Amino acid sequence: MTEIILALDVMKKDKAVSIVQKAAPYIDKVKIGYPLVLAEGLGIAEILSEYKKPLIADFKVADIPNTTRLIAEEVFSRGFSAIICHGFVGHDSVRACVETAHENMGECYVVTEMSHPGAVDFFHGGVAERIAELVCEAGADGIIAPATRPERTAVLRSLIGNKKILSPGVGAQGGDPDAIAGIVDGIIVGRAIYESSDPAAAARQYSCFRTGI
Ligand code: O7M
Repeated sequence: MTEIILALDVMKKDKAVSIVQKAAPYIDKVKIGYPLVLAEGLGIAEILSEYKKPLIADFKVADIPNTTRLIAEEVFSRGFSAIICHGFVGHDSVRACVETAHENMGECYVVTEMSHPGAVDFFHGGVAERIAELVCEAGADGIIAPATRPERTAVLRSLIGNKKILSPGVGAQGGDPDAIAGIVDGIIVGRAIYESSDPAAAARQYSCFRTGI
């Protein structure tokens, strides 16, 4: 089964609540990042907790271990079930994020390679592969890898075994869910759902990947 993770990059609390309410039957988790949290505050997590969908904090943390730990502690104290950090920061920062997540019964996902065209400037040439190795050494729960480059995500899958892969880039960025769903544990979808005039119908289109039918 491939989970559907709603990327809730809207700027207003009411819109966020309305989208989650409509899409709820067809999604498994909600990912919240800087757009919504900077606009409405971290308290949005408590408001959305009513819908009983695990919340993933996408702050792509990229800092020294101490600051990483402080950020992660705050995230988990607000009810998030997972946090996302960058991997390029190195083993000690990633480990701080993983440890803090696990101390709080949460999960930590590490960005190994991004989905946008410019990601190839730095992540290719062995960097993403090294981050994938680091993810295994640090005991992270999984990685973020691109739906826009299924062949790259397949390479990363071969390096991380059965750790989870959450994959953004489906829909607005052109990633094909049929090409990626079979090798990942979750597809992250934002605009294709929250910009739709019918978010429930848009989310429902991805239901076949949840059931595997
Ligand atoms: O479906 P979209 O393009 O509207 O949204 C995709 C979401 O995934 C959005 O929240 C991005 O910030 C995020 N994302 C990427 O698009 N590409 C990446 O490489 C990584 C992420 C991400 O979620 O990183 C944790």
